[in-house]
Amino acid sequence: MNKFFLCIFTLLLLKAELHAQFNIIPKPLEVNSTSSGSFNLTDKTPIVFKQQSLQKSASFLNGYLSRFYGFSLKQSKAAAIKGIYLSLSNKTSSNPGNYALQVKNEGVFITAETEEGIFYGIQTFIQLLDPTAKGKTMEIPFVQIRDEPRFQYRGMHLDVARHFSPVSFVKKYIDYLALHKMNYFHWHLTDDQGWRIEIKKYPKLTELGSMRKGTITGFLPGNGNTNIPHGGFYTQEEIKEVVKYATDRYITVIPEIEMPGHASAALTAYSYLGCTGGPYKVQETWGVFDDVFCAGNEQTFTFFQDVIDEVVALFPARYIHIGGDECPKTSWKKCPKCQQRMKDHQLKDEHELQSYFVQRMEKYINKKGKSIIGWDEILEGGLAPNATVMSWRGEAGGIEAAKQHHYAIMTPGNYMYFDYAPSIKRDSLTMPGTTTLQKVYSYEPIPADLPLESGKYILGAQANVWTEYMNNPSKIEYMIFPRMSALSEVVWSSKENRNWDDFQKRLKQQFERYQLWQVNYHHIPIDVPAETR
Ligand code: TNX
Repeated sequence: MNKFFLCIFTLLLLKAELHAQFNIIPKPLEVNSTSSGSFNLTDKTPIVFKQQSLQKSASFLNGYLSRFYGFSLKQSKAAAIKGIYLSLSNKTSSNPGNYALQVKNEGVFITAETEEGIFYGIQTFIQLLDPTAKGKTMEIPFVQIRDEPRFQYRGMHLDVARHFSPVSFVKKYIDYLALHKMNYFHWHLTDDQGWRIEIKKYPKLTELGSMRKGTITGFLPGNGNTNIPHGGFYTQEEIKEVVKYATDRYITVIPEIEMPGHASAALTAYSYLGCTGGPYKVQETWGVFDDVFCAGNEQTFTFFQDVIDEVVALFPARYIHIGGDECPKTSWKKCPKCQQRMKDHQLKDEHELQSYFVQRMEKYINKKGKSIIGWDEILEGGLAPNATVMSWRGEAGGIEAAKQHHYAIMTPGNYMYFDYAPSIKRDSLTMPGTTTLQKVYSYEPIPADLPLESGKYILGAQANVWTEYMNNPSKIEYMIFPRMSALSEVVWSSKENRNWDDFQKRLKQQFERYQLWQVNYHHIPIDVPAETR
């Protein structure tokens, strides 16, 4: 008899213990589950939103439920009982994005000071649903959550130049960001291997510049060529559609228009923009090419100003990314126009010429009410006055920018490059480096050697997804999952709340979510030592 009671007691304890395990990624600031019990979500549960502006969040939840669980909820503005209640408090926000979520007998209550806070509360709520549940009823354990983002910039980049991604996948990618409470999508739209954004004034950019004749096979320098044309571009209508899709998910799209390097596709379309006049071609291989935009030719600036005019009209983001990376100076050294420009402006070397280029474009972009972001090479030869630096060659660029009181976004290669292999065990062609899940998880965006008062200049971090060796959506998914889940915790969760062992425990259910979403992911064996994965 005693044994029987002991058994029951143990089972009850186990149940309480199970309930206490919430597998939310990124880890919220506070999770309390003092009272046991659960709320039953059914297809009769209403979503009640107080303010009309919260409909976007309600619709996102309904979209998720109908896609993955086969039912949706009635949305209403009127009071109803036992519902999911979304409401904005009228406090002004101390940290835009914070929210509170409570699950109790009377329903689910999500409150926040901003619309995006409600949206993040919805993302957490989604993670309270059992990813393996079948049917239209789900028990949601009672819980109280208080949460807020640590960094204001939580981003992912996608290179659609090396390999083109269709709009349908770009939208999925934006959903992945949303589900991870990220708020910036950096869209790398132009490069040597393809120009992917329609510019009405320069139709040849996409007529000629969006298509290459083939692509190398194997690792650089390659062992052959597919000889299959590869191309694609987004019309301005499609761009607007993507921007709206992202905006509805509180994600800002930052377009990147590369200058003055990574120019081959644009030069193929308009050869007068290069120093030599060509011939040029849309590149079929990877790397850094000597053919760059001519910095001595006035027409180059007219071209970019026209391009920026159209870009600014399409993207409401405050930022325009102007690239600025990997611009060899070989052709400028030999180009009479570039050399003349250097003389006229007393520029002592080609780095200063690059700085002249970027600063001139910055002025134009600032006049349009926008700010520039550039890769850390824009520090060389003098930083443009209002520029934000994206630090990719390690952290030095970000540290230097912050010291100069410029904002910086951290994307250091050895932690934030998702084109590096996810495991030391190679199972597909990737860039040579390895960035394991644990490595991503261990990243601390505020460098230890940055003076304390400069920490505020680090806006956050971003992972970069360069697609040289990713030629289909499934491969991209494989490279981003689960590393993206680790990144989300790096940029969202408080430093004190980050714990690798605890993350790994929560990851098990995250894998079930990936299965629910039907995405491809890198199945890391969680139970073996990290160094052997
Ligand atoms: C460097 S990161 C690049 C990209 C490549 C990437 C490959 C940066 C600003 N430039 O053009 O795709 O390495 O890892």
